[in-house]
Amino acid sequence: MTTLEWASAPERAVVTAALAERFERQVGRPPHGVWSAPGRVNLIGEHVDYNGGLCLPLALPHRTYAAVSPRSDDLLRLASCQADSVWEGTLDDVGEGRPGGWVAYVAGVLWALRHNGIVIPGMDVVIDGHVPLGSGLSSSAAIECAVAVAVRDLVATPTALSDRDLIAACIEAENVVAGASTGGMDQSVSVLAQDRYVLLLDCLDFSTTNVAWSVGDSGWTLLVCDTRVPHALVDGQYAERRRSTASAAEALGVGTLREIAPDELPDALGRLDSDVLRRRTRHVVTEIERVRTAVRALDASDVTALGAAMVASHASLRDDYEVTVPALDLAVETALASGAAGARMTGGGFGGSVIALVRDDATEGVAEAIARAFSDGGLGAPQFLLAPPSAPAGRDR
Ligand code: GAF
Repeated sequence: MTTLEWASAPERAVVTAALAERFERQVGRPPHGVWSAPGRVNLIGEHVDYNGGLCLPLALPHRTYAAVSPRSDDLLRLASCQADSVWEGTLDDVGEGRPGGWVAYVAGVLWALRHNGIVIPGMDVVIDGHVPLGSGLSSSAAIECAVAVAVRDLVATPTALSDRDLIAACIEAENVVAGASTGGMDQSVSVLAQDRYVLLLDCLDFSTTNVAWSVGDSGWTLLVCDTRVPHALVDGQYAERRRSTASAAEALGVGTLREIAPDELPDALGRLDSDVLRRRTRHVVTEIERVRTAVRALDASDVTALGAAMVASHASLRDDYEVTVPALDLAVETALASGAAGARMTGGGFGGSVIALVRDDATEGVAEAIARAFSDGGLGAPQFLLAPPSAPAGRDR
């Protein structure tokens, strides 16, 4: 028997009460409120958001919390339960590429909102993150969105900032201040998710449709395996994929690869003179189609079809998009060999997490098989979590 490491999501009310107490001890007065936002997994539709594609993410029960109070001066005092020091500064200290680390996600949102005309006072903020870090589960988007919903309640009249305004500010914070050229899926699902639904996100116009997580009712669960191979989006690989698909679109004379229909793919591939661009393009066009297949499968509660789409997605990300690493491939292969109906990497890749569609009563067995395969392969112990589609960003207190 291998000892399994599970990261369960703590009760919202418990985290909220503890964070409010910590804020009061640290700041010397109670917070105005506590807000939180979830991390996510993407069921399918990977590396297509920045190509105007379709993706199908869902919110995790694991959330990041922000206790916040405005101040009467313009000072920002930003603290985190996961960091030793407090960052002090003003919005004039925030800009392209600064400050770094987790502070970028908090200060960056305040900076982006001010940049868009919202008057931002000084603030005391204490963050408490319960989304595993560096696991490809969008812990950074969870910080951004928790701060954004707090600011909406605190400084703007409720109608002044729409969900889309908040999402746009979070994306701007991540792209400009944190310097990660991500596509917006993570912030969208953190703000717009619905409990027990996955979110069909059309990245052409960022419109959304809720799709019922029907297979949950027939006894299927998403098991997440965090390989603990660290994943970073600020390194050059993600930006390179983004550039290469933009240049494929340009070579094909379209605004985004979304405009290439599946039956036009053979002709489009014939018009590209680089093998790498052909494979990147094939991934994007076929992955968007797999999202449509997955939505039909969920509408029909068809586990087999959903699982097959997940398996094909992983193969495409491994062979054509080249964003998997051996630990991700091993976790997927082992999950499938031990009974999962489907499995694939989720998120940006280059490390991070895998999701497996597993019968409720088989989650332990599949997790054990993966942990054993990692140990046999000389890899460090993975961590597991369960991902019932959960609630969006909101106020806790
Ligand atoms: C990361 C990015 F932040 C998203 O925008 C998306 O591109 C994803 O990788 C890949 O689908 O999570």
